[in-house]
Amino acid sequence: MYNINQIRQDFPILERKINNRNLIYFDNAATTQKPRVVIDSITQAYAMTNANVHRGVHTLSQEATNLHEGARQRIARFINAQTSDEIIFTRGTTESINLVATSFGNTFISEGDEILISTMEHHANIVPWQMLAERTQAKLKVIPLNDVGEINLEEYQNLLTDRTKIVAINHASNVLGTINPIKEMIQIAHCRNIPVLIDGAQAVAHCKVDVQELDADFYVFSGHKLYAPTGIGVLYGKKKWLEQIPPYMGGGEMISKVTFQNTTYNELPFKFEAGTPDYIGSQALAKAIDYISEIGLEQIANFEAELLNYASQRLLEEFPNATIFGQSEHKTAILSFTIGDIHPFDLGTLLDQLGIAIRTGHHCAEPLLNAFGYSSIARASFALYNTKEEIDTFFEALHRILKMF
Ligand code: 7TS
Repeated sequence: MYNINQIRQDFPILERKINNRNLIYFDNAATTQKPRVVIDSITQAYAMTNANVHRGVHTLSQEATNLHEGARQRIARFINAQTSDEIIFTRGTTESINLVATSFGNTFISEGDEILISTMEHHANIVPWQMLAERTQAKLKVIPLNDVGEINLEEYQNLLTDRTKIVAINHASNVLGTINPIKEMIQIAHCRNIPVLIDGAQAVAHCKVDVQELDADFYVFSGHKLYAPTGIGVLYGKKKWLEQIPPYMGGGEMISKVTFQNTTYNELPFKFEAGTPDYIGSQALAKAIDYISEIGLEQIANFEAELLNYASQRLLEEFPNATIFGQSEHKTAILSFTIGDIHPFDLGTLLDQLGIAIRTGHHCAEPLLNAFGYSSIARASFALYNTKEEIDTFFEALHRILKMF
């Protein structure tokens, strides 16, 4: 059974008042709040087992190393990677994509080659590919969307050519909420031997991910959208790719032997992890994964879907001049909208006066908003601790605010 009261008690920040109101946090697609087990794990690690990893003969360093490498194994199990060598720790989704765009891109992509992304990408899955295209004179191609914010598989297939060297698409959109048919998209690309990178930033906390079943070549995500701390993220890569591409950054940890003449690189996964890793963040990420796994991703997805349906229905019924961006049948709990010609920034500011946090603006997906003819929209995004009662309060607030206009 989904014990929402217990779950809410696990998140200390939900006790907070904002402008003398109970905090209602609907900005979960930007970052999630942290359960006490995750916060405690950070304190515990610093209080009891702090030492640099992979280099000490002393007990503390060995303990810290075991905890850090144990976390890597936990993450590998979470997404069903074949081995934990395929789990590279990064600072987050953005760094993971930049790593692939640089190390894979510089190796396999050259003038006249094509990189295929979609219209619904976050800037993090656009700009690194644009930079690569500029460096190499490759071409960036973009999959269009239909009116409800979905990719048409036939159109996608037609955009793949003999020059396509990589497809990079998100698992779920941070604006539309659309969950893309990535398994099919990967299969289609693989028919032409084209590897696929999946940006899982908006998916891992909301649906079960099995990288082997998907047959993803790269799958990337951030800890902080998964109830874990900021500054830790993951690049999953198939071993066959990670072995073929060079390191992204140079420094300690990633080397096997260094002389002034040359350097040989460490084995996977360390080859891609220059410098002291975030061994505290990795443990906290593993704790966050334990936490959501105990509740169950399917239960979480069902619970969030109910919140989304309830809020979407109320918005359309109670505000005839409201527009919802992203009306796919397969959605994560993201509700992007506008109401009449009220500026989303005003809406966000007034909601904040009432203790309600939503996101407004272009959501780091400017090309997507432009494709729909907008420059700014409002977004309420739900997480496992949100409630119908909070949505009721949100609608009371919306009605109050609209009376003012
Ligand atoms: N990809 C997607 C689909 C995202 O939603 C985000 C962050 C990123 C990449 C970048 O993640 P980072 O952890 O490296 O920054 N999305 C959002 C958002 O929707 N509002 O704030 C950040």
